[in-house]
Amino acid sequence: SKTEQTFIAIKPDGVQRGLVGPIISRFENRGFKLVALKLVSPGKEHLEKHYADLSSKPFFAGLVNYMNSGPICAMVWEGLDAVKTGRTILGATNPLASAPGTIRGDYSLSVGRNVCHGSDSVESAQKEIALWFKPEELISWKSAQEAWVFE
Ligand code: YYY
Ligand code: MG
Repeated sequence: SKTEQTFIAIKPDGVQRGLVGPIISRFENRGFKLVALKLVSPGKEHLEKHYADLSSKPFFAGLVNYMNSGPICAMVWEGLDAVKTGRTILGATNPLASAPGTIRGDYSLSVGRNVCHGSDSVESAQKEIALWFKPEELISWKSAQEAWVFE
């Protein structure tokens, strides 16, 4: 177990459906620390870079159009095992398989409108944070909760 940062994004459907607050609350309530936050429409080229690993998939063009269809709430969250726990909070990629209690399991029904993104490894988290944020946008601060959340 160690302290990590992960990239979490609320996709355009999540923003349009008013889920910014509820999704942020899940990360706050779990004890994670917000390190960066912005609402952005980064454009097609940026989104193609973000999903570059999936460029050969049949759903790639649709995925990029969907991601480009409205603003995205981009965030960095920090805490113990933030990458793996972040994925657990999101739930399975396909909402058909996402457990109730997860974001996708509570708020979505379709894989192509699954409301949120989260980095799948420490390595992709580092890449994604660097793609979406300038170094000075990552805020270093001490959370007053820290001593109550961690031993
Ligand atoms: O990391 P995660 O978002 O859970 O899944 P990925 O396999 O990285 O796929 C990214 C994104 O692509 C997924 O959140 C929805 C979309 N997608 C799709 O539309 N259809 C698929 N069969 C698989 C993924
Ligand atoms: Mg992924």
